[in-house]
Parts: sequence; C-alpha cells; structure tokens
Amino acid sequence: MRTQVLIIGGGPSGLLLSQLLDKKGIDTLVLERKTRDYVLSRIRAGILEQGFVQLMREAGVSSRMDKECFVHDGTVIASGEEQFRIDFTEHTGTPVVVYGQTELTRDLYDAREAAGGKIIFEVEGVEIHDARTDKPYVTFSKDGVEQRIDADYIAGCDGFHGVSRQSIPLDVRREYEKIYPFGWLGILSETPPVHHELIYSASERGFSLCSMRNDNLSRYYIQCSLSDSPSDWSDQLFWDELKRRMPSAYADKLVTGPSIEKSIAPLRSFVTEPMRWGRLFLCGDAAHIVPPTGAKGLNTAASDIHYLYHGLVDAILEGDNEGLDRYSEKALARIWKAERFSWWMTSLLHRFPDQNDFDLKMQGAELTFLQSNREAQSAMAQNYVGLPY
Ligand code: RFL
Ligand code: PHB
Repeated sequence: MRTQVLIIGGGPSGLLLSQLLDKKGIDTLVLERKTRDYVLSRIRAGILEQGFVQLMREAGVSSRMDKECFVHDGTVIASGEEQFRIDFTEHTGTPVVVYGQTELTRDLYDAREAAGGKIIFEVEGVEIHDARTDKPYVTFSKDGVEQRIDADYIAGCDGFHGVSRQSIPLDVRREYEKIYPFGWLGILSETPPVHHELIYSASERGFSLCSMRNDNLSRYYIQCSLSDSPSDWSDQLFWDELKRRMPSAYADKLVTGPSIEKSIAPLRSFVTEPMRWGRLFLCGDAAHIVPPTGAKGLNTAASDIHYLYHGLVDAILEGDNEGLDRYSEKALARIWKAERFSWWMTSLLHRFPDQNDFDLKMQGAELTFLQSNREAQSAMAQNYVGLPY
C-alpha cells in the first residue's frame, strides 16, 4: 500500500491534517492505535483560539461548532475573595470559543468517514523506516498481520507516548522538560456552570478552575497532589474542596451533582527539538506538552498543523519545499511563546510545596500588578486568545 502523507495518530492533530489535505486532493492514510470510541471517550481541552476555529472552517468541519460553541469575551481571575476580569475582546478584538475536544474530534471523524478517508484503527507495533530518505515507509500489525505502507511524507501526530518522536535518534533530538509537583483533578458534571465565563482561582488551599462545555455540562478542576488517585476523591469531597478555593460569591451559588467523569492529569512542560527529521514531521503532543493552565495544549497542536499543512501543499502541489524546510523553526517559535505563557500562568496561580513567604509575596504582587495594569492585562489577553501564526 502507498499514500502521499501517512499520518500516525488519529487524535485531533492527525484528523485535522488529514481533512485539510484531503480538501486539496492530497491522499492521506491515518493509523490509530485505539478504537474511535476510545479516542472519543477522552475528556480533554475545551477552549479554542480563533486560529483553530479558522482551521476547522477551512477544513469544512465547522458547521456544528459554529452553531453550538460558546463565545467567551473574557475570563475571571480570582485570588481568595478578590476577583477581576480580563476582557479579551476589548484588548485584542478577539474572543475565544468553548467547544470540547471530544466534539471537534467527533466532527473530524464524521467528516473523514463521509469523504471515504482511510483510517486504520487498532494498529500495533508501528515502526518508521528510512525517514531520512525520499522513500520512507511504516510497518505495523493489524489483527496479527504485518503490513507496510510507503509514503512521500510521514506526520507524527501520535501524542506524547507515541513512537514518532522516539524514532528520531537521540544525538539529533534535544528535549526540554519541567515536571510540576502537582496535578489537576478534573470532573465533568451535568450541572449548569457556576458562571458564564471561566474562573481561574488562586487560593491558600491551591488552584481551582471553573469551566464548562455547555449550559448543562460543567468542567471543574482542582490542583491535587501527585500521589492522589481519583478514587481518593468522592464527589462530595471534590465539591467541598472546590467551594473552599473560590470566592464565596461563586461558591454560594455552585450547583453540584454526580460526576460523570473524574480523572487526574499530571502537569508538565515539554518541548522536543527539532520537529522535523528528514521526511518525518512531528505535530501536537508528539512534540510538546504544556500544563493546561493557559488552555494551550490543543491550540499549539493547531498551529503546527497550520504550518505543516501549508508546507505539504506547497511541496506536493507546487514543488516548493521552503515551508517544509522551515516547518520546525516556525512551529517552535510559536510553541516556545505558548510554553512561556502556560508556565507563567501555572506559576502565578498554583501553590508549590516549597514556596516560602517571599515566594508567596511575589505571587501576590504579580497578581495585583495584573489586576491593576492595563498593559499587563493586554499581554495576558493577547497570549490567551492566541498569538498570530
Ligand atoms: P492526542 O490527542 O494525544 O492524539 C494522539 C493519538 O495518537 C494515538 N497513538 C498512536 N497511534 C498509532 N500508533 C501509535 N504508536 C500511537 N501512539 C499514540 C493515540 O491513541 C491518540 O489517539 O494528541 P494530538 O492529536 O496532538 O492532540 C493534542 C491534544 O489532545 C492535547 O494537547 C490536549 O488534549 C492537552 N490537554 C488539554 N489541552 C487543553 O488545551 N485544555 C485542557 O483542558 C486539556 N486537558 C489535556 C487535558 C491532555 C491530557 N492528557 C494528554 C493526559 C487533559 C489530559 C488528561
Ligand atoms: C477545560 O475546559 O477543560 C479547560 C479550560 C481552560 C483551561 C484548561 C482546561 O485552561
């Protein structure tokens, strides 16, 4: 079998790339380790930058999103009982959009299926060969049968634990990592959101976030210990702790209910360089991870896809390789800015186990500065809605 662009990983990055290339008449094939239902059961990101929304429109998969998404013009930042609002639209002219990763992934799968897109699920043992040559290929097994696919280009969209990044030799690859000494415990509940915008809260007991998916589906997070497991947290314990970490004006009107999902995600910052090795290109979580505090995970995946999509179209349809040659450099320039923002927001709002009184004063001063300074709010808003591609 052969294809023009072989895509490893059927998460949002891989599917979006496949859908965009298909629109240009470029043949793709997606290899996914899990089933479609498994991929769609993962509750992850919820906030989309305009750049992502534009790409979904360009890919012709935005009709449900355009109808069902919620437009957010700002967000609330709280510290103890204090709170202030950052107005994204006032500072940047651009809002963000609330539309769950689960929903957009479902839209992408439906679009790929409707277009007869080739996706092979439940593949095992994927290996990349000859990525440094003009004739790369991938081997894998499906239902115990070994298969080989030849391709012109390979897109590694297989997430943090995928094989693509690992296929780049260690003497070429440089990795940068920061592990945070806490995680986020998140729940999803069929209850109305406590507020019409997100609330990021710093408190003496740790960080919390009130988010949402729609009018009757709320997503809440609290900072937790890395040694906690979701089973340590009954719904009642979670709600009680969440209320203690938000201003009482919100806590008093929080509607609670049974959780329909509960999970813990450790927080990590990670970047691998370069993002290209021969004809292999890394995209999304395969190349970089941010802590979720700035809602940048999925959005940085989208900017990679934007650069790679244009690079591949120019190379395949016009014979112009400049976009591909500069892919790693362009993608990384934007990634590092998103890494900085996510690290900054994480540092600003969480309690760290080794913080002394001086560190706490610094955090407090940074928050007061943000609350009182227009330029600081503008910088925060520009980063949150997404820097230009
Ligand atoms: P994904 O979504 O991980 O998809 C990769 C796909 O590749 C498959 N795969 C393989 N397929 C074939 N062969 C192999 N060897 C393979 N190895 C892996 C996997 O099964 C999977 O289907 O990466 P992608 O597409 O780059 O998308 C990135 C986003 O998913 C990610 O950035 C965000 O979800 C990050 N993230 C969050 N981002 C936000 O902006 N806001 C959030 O609230 C948020 N919450 C989260 C998150 C990530 C989490 N993870 C990774 C633990 C919560 C969690 C729990
Ligand atoms: C979410 O809704 O899951 C969400 C929103 C904003 C974040 C992180 C997660 O910063």
